[in-house]
Order: sequence, then C-alpha cells, then structure tokens
Amino acid sequence: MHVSLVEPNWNYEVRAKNWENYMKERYLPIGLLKLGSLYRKMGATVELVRGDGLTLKKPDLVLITSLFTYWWQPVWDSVRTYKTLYLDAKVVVGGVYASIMPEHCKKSGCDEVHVGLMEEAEVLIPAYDLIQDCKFCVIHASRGCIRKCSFCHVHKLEPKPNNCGLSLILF
Ligand code: B12
Ligand code: SF4
Repeated sequence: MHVSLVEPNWNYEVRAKNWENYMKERYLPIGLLKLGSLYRKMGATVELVRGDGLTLKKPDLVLITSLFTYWWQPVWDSVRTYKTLYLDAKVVVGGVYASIMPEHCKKSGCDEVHVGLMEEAEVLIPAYDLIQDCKFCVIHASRGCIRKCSFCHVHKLEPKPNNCGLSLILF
C-alpha cells in the first residue's frame, strides 16, 4: 500500500521576503510525520507532499492534514485535487480544522473526516526523514489543558491533559 501524506498549500501572509519558506522550514507538519511512522510500521510506503506538489507514486490512501479553521479552503483544494487525480484512492482529512468543524470538512468531498488525535501515532517518533535537510525536531511536551477557556479549542481537541514523555533526538 502507498500512502500520500498531504500538507495543503497554506495561505501564508507575505509579511517579509521568503516568509513562506521561513514558515515551511520551521513549522513542520508534525501530525503527518507521526502518521508516516504509523503507516510505515504497518508495512506501507509513505511520501510527504507539501504545498502544491504532486505525488511521485499513485497512492492508495491520501491523508490530508488541516490547521486553522480559517484555512479550510486550501484543505478543500487538496481534497479536490486528489479526488480528481486518483479516483481509486481513499481521501481522509484530519487535524485541527477537521476536528473542530467535521461537518463543514465533510462537504469538501473527502471520503472520511478523522476527529481528534490518532492515539496509535502519538507514541511514535515522527518520520523526520520525510523532510529534506531537516535540521531540528519538534517536541510535544504535553497535550491538552486543565482549563476550559470559552474561546479556546485545546481542551476539546485534546480532552485528556497529559505529559507526552520527552524524547531527545540528536542529529
Ligand atoms: C502550533 C500552533 C500554532 C503555530 C502554527 C504554526 C504552523 N504554521 O504550523 C503558531 C504559533 C504560528 C500558531 C499561531 C496561531 N494560532 Co495556533 N496553534 C498551534 C497548536 C498549539 C498546534 C497545532 C498543530 O500544529 N498541531 C499539529 C497537528 C496538526 O498535529 P497533531 O495534532 O500532532 O496531529 C495529530 C492529530 O491532529 C491527527 N491528525 C493530524 N492530521 C491528520 C490527518 C489525517 C488524515 C488523520 C487521520 C489524522 C490527522 O493525528 C496526529 C497524531 O495524533 C494548536 C493547539 C492544539 N493543541 O492543537 C493552536 C491553534 C491551532 N491555534 C489557534 C489560533 C487561534 C492561532 C492564532 C490565530 C492566534 C493569534 N490570535 O494570533 C495564530 C495564527 C497564526 C497564523 N499564521 O494564522 C487555534 C485555532 C482555532 C481555530 N479556529 O482554528 C488553536 C486550535 C488553539 C486554540 N486557542 O484553540 N499556532
Ligand atoms: S486559552 Fe486554552 S490552552 Fe490557554 S489556559 Fe485557556 S483553555 Fe488552556
């Protein structure tokens, strides 16, 4: 099985020269990298597609991540692209927007919306090798929050506050 992990083409504000490259270099699609490790463990081959790129190999499964709810349009664009290109592939959307607004996300035309964390992937080291020249790693020190501020989604996205257990990876 071949799995394409897709980070949509986010609408980065152009505040400075090379802002988009700066963001791409520093904010890794960490959820997708964890899913990459999970699917490899299950015997699949995986590839990461960031922005407008296309897959190198025909996927059987396309996993699209999402972030801010106001960045829903790039997610819908990715769904449309992959549903059009690969008629046989299953297209699943997960991540922050998908978890906060699953009904809206389903209207993108995807086959499935995944709400919340992927517990099996949480314990795995993200597949950093999917990012070329990755010079650092991201540490998830904790999940959730003990408070419930009305304007915040963290306690809904991650209802069980816990420490993730720090792992140090040296490059
Ligand atoms: C990192 C982060 C940021 C970074 C984002 C950098 C970037 N470009 O990636 C920074 C610090 C810049 C940031 C800024 C802001 N942020 Co912020 N941020 C977060 C935070 C802490 C994590 C989001 C993240 O990257 N998660 C990584 C995800 C995608 O991966 P993961 O969760 O590990 O993935 C798991 C699951 O989601 C799932 N999964 C993920 N993808 C997929 C795909 C498939 C197919 C499947 C099956 C599963 C799956 O499996 C994974 C393993 O378990 C969240 C809070 C939270 N705890 O989620 C707030 C959050 C997203 N931020 C929020 C906000 C409001 C903001 C700001 C607007 C704040 C402000 N007023 O300035 C700004 C906006 C910046 C901008 N440019 O527009 C809100 C968004 C609410 C909303 N309506 O969208 C959140 C939810 C926090 C909150 N207060 O509620 N933020
Ligand atoms: S704003 Fe969100 S993360 Fe911060 S204390 Fe309130 S509930 Fe917790």
